[in-house]
Amino acid sequence: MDDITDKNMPPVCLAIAGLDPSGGAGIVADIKTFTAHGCFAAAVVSSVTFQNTTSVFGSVHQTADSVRRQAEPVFDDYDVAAVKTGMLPTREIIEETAAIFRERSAEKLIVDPVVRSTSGFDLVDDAALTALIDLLFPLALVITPNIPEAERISGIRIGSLDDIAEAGRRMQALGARNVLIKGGHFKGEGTKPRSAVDHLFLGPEMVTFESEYIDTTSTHGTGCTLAAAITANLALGSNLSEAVGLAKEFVTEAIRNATSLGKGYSPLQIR
Ligand code: PXL
Repeated sequence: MDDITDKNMPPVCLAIAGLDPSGGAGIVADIKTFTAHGCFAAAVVSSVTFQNTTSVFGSVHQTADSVRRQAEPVFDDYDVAAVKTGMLPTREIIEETAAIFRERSAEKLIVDPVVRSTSGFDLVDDAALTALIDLLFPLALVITPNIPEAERISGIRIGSLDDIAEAGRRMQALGARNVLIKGGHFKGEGTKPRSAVDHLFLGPEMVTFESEYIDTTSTHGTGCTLAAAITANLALGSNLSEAVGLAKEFVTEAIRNATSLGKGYSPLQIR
């Protein structure tokens, strides 16, 4: 990556997210992505998950108190340029995280609403979802749902481009200023030959980002990586639309260069 920052004073990017010890997703992917962009990575763990490329075996969540006690010294010490949230598993953690962001006036805040897995499995309960919408959406510069998440949050089943637009507007009505709906799961109209199309609801505008669709199973961690790359680019001075475009290119390359590590999916190569 071109390094446009003073190497001794890289912007600090902070992730508050879950740990995937096998390094494919979550906070390890965030740290790699921040570092690859020339940012300084800081990390607060919200949950320790047990997983590898073949399966998720469980998790132990942090408490709200643990999240605060990890985050406070970081904010006290560094000028944090941008913050990204990933898996926030409980209502208590979301409430605490929102309180911290209000106290610290976090401006460049990217909320990846990790609420539903690609396979349609709900990862957080309804109380956590409500807290995420009510408390974190209004503070976020942008939220980055995939299609299953956009469906759960908006209540709209997405089968067409019109549905994507309606879901985007609905999430803005729920309090999100800007919404990026990631189209990797989209199997509806207008995608022949298939391409990866994301829609950014930027205030009243809608900006479309299209990239090559790489037919692969190496998609685990792409959501984390995209949101982290947006965070890094914002920290480096891009506006939101530029940051999304650059992040999408970054993720496409990480998919293209995916490793053949692991007995399950092939993890992304983030560099
Ligand atoms: O991509 C969602 C996600 C976020 N955070 C952690 C994860 C995953 C998916 O597995 O493990 C820690």
